[in-house]
Amino acid sequence: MTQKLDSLELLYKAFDGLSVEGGWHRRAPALWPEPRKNFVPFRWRYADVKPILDAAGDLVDHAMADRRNLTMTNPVEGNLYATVRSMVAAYQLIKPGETADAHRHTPNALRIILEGKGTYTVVNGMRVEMRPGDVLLTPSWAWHSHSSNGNEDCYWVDVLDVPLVHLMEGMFFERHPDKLEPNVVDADSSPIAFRWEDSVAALETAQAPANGMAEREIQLGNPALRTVALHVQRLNAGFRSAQYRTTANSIFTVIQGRGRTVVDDEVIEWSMGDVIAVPAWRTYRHEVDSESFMVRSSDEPVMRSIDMLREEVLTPAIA
Ligand code: GTQ
Ligand code: FE2
Repeated sequence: MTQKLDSLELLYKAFDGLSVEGGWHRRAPALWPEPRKNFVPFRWRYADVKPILDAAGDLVDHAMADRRNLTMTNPVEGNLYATVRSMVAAYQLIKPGETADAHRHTPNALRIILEGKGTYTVVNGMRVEMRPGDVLLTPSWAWHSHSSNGNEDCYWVDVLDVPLVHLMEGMFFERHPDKLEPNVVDADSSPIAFRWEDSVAALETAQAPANGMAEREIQLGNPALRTVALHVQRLNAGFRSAQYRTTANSIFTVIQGRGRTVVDDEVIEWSMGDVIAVPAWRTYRHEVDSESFMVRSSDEPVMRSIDMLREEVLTPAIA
């Protein structure tokens, strides 16, 4: 360097072309006192999406698409994909006789079945039926395909940690060289399948969660996936939950019932099949009109493992 940098003007000029920035005069802040409101609370209505999925069922076959899925994109400006910062949710439809070929990817995935029988998922060579209310896991890098040999359309909600994988630059994806796994075995029960009747039975004797966000709650797995925790919650008619916030990002899937969730000051009505995004550190509470079951998918395991899980109950539940 030949010229002495003896003024701020010259100092900043010297930054040019070096890809450096002074921490004391950033274009955008790097640190702030508490989580910022970035992703927005949002609800996707199953009733709105189902006709679109049905139309896609006629127009888009599995030769055109690996998966006939409809991604729920958080409407925050600049976002093209994620539902909350770490996870994406999608509705998926498989029609009678269809097969979605095997592939594997580093993102973890899970499915929450809404409607339809006679559909199977094959995960690492194990074929398991998917029935309404069931939750099925596809851990990172497991081969998986889906197929229907029944006579009902099957609709479900996928939740994947793809946005987290994008952030971490750890994406790998490949299609199975033979389209489907060879040597598939049928399994009635499997560590990757949580059955609805088992969840309902476990909820009968389950405790209320300490945060007051449901009347009864169970966890599926511990956690279900390395990056995603799953909680099934039962909330009876008239229940008013606590007001609560957590640094974990959540996606709720309504299995049954009707009610509303108030996030900050926004009232979000929901019913069966709806999906609700509750981003990190938003204060929220539920009000329930009829006996409701919800599955909460959250990135709690990620937050916990990096000492970033913080929770706060602002007001307790009213039973
Ligand atoms: O079913 O394998 O919604 O790989 C997105 C990516 C579903 C799946 C999605 C996937 C799948
Ligand atoms: Fe997949």
